[in-house]
Amino acid sequence: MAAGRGAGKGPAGKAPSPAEGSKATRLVGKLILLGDGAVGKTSLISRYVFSMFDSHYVETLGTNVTARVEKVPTPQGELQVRLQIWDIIGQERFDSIYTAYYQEADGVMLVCDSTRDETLDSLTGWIRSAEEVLGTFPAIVVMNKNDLPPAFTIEEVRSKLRGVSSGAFGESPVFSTSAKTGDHVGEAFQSLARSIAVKRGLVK
Ligand code: G3D
Ligand code: MG
Repeated sequence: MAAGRGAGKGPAGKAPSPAEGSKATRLVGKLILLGDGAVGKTSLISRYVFSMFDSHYVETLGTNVTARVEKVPTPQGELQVRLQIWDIIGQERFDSIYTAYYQEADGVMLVCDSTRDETLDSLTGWIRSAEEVLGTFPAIVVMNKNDLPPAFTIEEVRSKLRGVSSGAFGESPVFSTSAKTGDHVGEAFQSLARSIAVKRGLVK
């Protein structure tokens, strides 16, 4: 007689999915910057988040997290991506103490210093160390300090990246930036915000 009444109300596995059928308008993404010391990672973050360039930067050891909301246009309207930006403060090296820094990152900004070849060579190591923790991940490459005479070209960056792992990084966007003048800094972060939205399936 009462068959089925209780059965339909069983709690197990019935949690509604809030995203289902509705358009997501916001997401939070964790973004990390990787690259050798003094390539300009902290300066890029300061420029992007605080619109400033501080040449008297004091090094301490640890991580610092800041955030900025980036608007990404989608066919359904505007998507607000809150970029939670993690910065390594102090000695950059491939070390397990930074596992927490890598963990659950949604996007990676690979940074080299366009005036120093060795910082481009190091990107291979940074990519591999990130792959160990993250597997595959959206990445962009930034050649910073374009206000100074360059030691290598964008084409050399692309060719270097094609030689890493599956070669997939050869397709990553490459930006020539200056944290000092602000040139292309916003575009670089915007591009990564978009890649994160693509990875989450919210933008094609
Ligand atoms: P890091 O966080 O990768 O270690 P920082 O690098 O942001 O601390 O920058 C290292 C040095 O490079 C700093 O100089 C900083 O002012 C300088 N720098 C960063 N970005 C640029 C840039 O785009 N152009 C120029 N010309 N210099 C830049 P100091 O002298 O303070 O060590
Ligand atoms: Mg720094």
